[in-house]
Amino acid sequence: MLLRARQFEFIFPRPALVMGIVNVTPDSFSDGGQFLEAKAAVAHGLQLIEQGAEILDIGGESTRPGAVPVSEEEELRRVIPVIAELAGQAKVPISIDTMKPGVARAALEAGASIVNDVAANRSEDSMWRLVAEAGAGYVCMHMQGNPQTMQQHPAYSDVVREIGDFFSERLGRLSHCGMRPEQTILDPGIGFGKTLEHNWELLAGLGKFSRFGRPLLIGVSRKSFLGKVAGPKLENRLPASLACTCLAVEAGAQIIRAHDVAETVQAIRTSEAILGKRLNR
Ligand code: 9MG
Repeated sequence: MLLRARQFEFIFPRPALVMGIVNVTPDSFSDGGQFLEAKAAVAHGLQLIEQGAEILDIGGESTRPGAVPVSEEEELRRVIPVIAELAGQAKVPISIDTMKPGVARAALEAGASIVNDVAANRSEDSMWRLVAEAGAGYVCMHMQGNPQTMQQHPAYSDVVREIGDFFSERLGRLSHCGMRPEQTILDPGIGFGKTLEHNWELLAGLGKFSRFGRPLLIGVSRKSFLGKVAGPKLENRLPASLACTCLAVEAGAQIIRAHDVAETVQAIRTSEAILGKRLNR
């Protein structure tokens, strides 16, 4: 299985990739504005690469439940200098986490190679056409609703089946817009319009998505649903995040989006060493 994102290529099977999170937002659910300044965000991104991140995901608008949307102008102001600097310095693909086609376009011009689109449930196709034309990677993430409404009444009759149906339908539409299959990454959107039970069911059923033959991205890092087992404090959610990560890798996830890169890489490599022995038995 090949993933192509502009000049970058990854051939799977291979060790799972960790996508390090660089939030350039004052209201980020985990950074609390710490990396607001572009210089600090760049330094943080470079540190995540040293810790083993093989993709960096740069975001300027929080997507946590109920987050206040930001204007395109403000989002551009936050992310473009960081992307331009990291794309110049780093040897890993830079991903832009945005729901706005205008921001995606400017980020691609500044050197980004992947568009992480948490709003792949969109109805218009301008985002898909510009990603297709750029030959960039594209994260097609499932979300029920939008960040303002998504946690109000999440409802599914069978969450794993319905998200599988969403992936089938979207892959068809992406292809119609000129996107090649090797450009796409699928993501069930843990925490995006899902109850706690939906998240557990999705994590338990991840293996069902391998039939699409595309890399699977999972983001659980420090998410609020983990508060059920780990308590309300973000800083106490690392063990729960790592447990989900290891089981996701076992189920076939190829890309893990994480804040705590060094710990996530260590947990994944340990799981992979054991899984490798299992396969050889
Ligand atoms: C931006 N963002 C926050 N959580 C995420 C997740 O689980 N997946 C992706 N693709 N992006 C996310």
